[in-house]
Amino acid sequence: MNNSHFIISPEILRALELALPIVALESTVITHGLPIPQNIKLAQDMEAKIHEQGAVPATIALLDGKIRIGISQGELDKLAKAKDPVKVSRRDFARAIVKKLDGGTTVAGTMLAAQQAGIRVFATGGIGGVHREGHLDISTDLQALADTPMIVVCAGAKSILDLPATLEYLETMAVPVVGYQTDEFPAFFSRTSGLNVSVRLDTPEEIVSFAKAHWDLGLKSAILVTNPIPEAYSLPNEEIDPIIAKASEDAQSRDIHGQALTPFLLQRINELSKGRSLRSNLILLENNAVLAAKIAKVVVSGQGRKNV
Ligand code: PSU
Ligand code: MN
Repeated sequence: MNNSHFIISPEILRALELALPIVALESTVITHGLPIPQNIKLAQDMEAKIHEQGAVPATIALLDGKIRIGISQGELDKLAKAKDPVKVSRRDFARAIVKKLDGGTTVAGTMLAAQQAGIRVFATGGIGGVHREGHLDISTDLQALADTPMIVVCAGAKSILDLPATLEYLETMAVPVVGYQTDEFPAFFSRTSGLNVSVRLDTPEEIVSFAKAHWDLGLKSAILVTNPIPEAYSLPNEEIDPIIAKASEDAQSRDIHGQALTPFLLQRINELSKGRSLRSNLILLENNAVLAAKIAKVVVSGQGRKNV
């Protein structure tokens, strides 16, 4: 780790020193995923949920070109209100560093920074994947999952993506897709997609033993844990699918592509669902933070330490 590019908060430094359970959190959801003030509240709520479980949250972001591992309330405010923040995936770090920019890290960006800092568990909402808009667009998140040994908790992926193609890519790259208490790959807003996970596991302990077995074999890929949205907040496919289809059509007719595509689709879905999707989004993010904290505790426990 080149320390000159990183600033690790005192809380995270202490947690690393004492081998306390730590959960990394991404920040593209703050800079590009949710509107103000929901983004600030969400970041605070996710951190609070992780603390409640007895783990330590590490929100990762770029501020003035420094990779921050753990940010204060003031820094969160600055990030949430940043003008033109960079969406920091893997290839964007060096640009943000040399130009001293602010930015939110994607799943791939967060995994890179968390790995460098020695954090093994990460909670997010949905991963990027293979897009379905027609031309080739595959998120770097899939490459990061392919080569970063980390437990990543998400609620599956939105059906703004080509979900079967995304799952095929993960299989090719040796990324186990774990269904937490489910056999089916969850589609973010809904608990079902009609697609199978590669393994169902029902407890944090089983997930950690599974990760150990995977990494014992010398594999470097991540373990993708998919945690379905709580039933009460799941949106019926009949309601959300047409909204997603409309958002996708709008993106194509406005010729939106590249890094701008995912943020455009997310914002359009929020608008078209009149806030219903936003509420579900917040609930599932918190739900993932809680599961990730439980997993992080097992990772550092006597049992986990022997195992992982
Ligand atoms: N999917 C979501 N919500 C999100 C993202 C994806 O449902 O906030 C964000 C994540 O940060 C993810 C990134 O890593 O978008 C993927 O962007 P791209 O497809 O440009 O790689
Ligand atoms: Mn892309």
